[in-house]
Amino acid sequence: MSAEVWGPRWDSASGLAKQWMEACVTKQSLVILAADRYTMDGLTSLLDEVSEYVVALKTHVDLVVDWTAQAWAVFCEAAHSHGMLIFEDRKFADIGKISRDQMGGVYDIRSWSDLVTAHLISGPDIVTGLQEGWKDVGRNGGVLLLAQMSSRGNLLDEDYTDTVVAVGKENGGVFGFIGNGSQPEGLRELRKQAGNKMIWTPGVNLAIGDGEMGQRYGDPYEAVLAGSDGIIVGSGIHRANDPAHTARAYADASWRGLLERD
Ligand code: S5P
Repeated sequence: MSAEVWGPRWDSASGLAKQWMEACVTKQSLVILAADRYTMDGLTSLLDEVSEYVVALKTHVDLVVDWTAQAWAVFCEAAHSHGMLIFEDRKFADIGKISRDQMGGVYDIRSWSDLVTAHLISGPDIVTGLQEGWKDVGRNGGVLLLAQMSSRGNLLDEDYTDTVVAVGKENGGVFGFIGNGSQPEGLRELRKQAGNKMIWTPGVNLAIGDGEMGQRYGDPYEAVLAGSDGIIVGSGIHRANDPAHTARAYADASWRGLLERD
């Protein structure tokens, strides 16, 4: 089944990419939950409600007002036990050495994250630094480089996107790219360039249009048809009246897109 739905990319995938592809097939979903809640209780209850439909958990660890290392370890353990990858959306951007050190520190991101985001603005050594961070604690991880953004007026123009993809696709430490889910045309171009790497897309919502403070939303099914391998959904799920029911709708839309795309 995995080879059928993912096509030729399945055979050449390995490591975390293969784990992701397999988990998507198991859950029939390409949903990454952007768990942007501010308390441990809020996060834990959200995870309990939607875990059946969610394949990766995206966190902003520094949003959590009552964060403790112990409570966080329990939360991460729960996500892993539901077969999810944990993805800290830290958007690292510093030089390699500092990025490596920032994987430690108070939050010790290297010890519980499987994936992190980074901007390539400081050059390719940021990927080396982040990979060294995971090595420091004997773990493996993958970096998602921001090739596009969903927010209006962002400065990631086409030339920048091309450079990020050209550099990132040759780097074994790069799991994939963040693409703009609100613009299928741009995603189609990104898919052509990205080779075997994953494309994960925020800026998707079943209610398309403008979000808060310059966020833009496109349709999740259209994003997958255009080349997204994972839809990042935040408020569409965590602010829904019935998060489980809504998460299922996102899972169904993304899965239908994967089955129907060439
Ligand atoms: O370009 C981007 C990149 C990211 S990772 N635009 C984004 O919105 N994100 C993240 O996706 C953002 O940090 C947030 O956690 C999530 C989108 O949340 P939503 O509530 O708008 O779905």
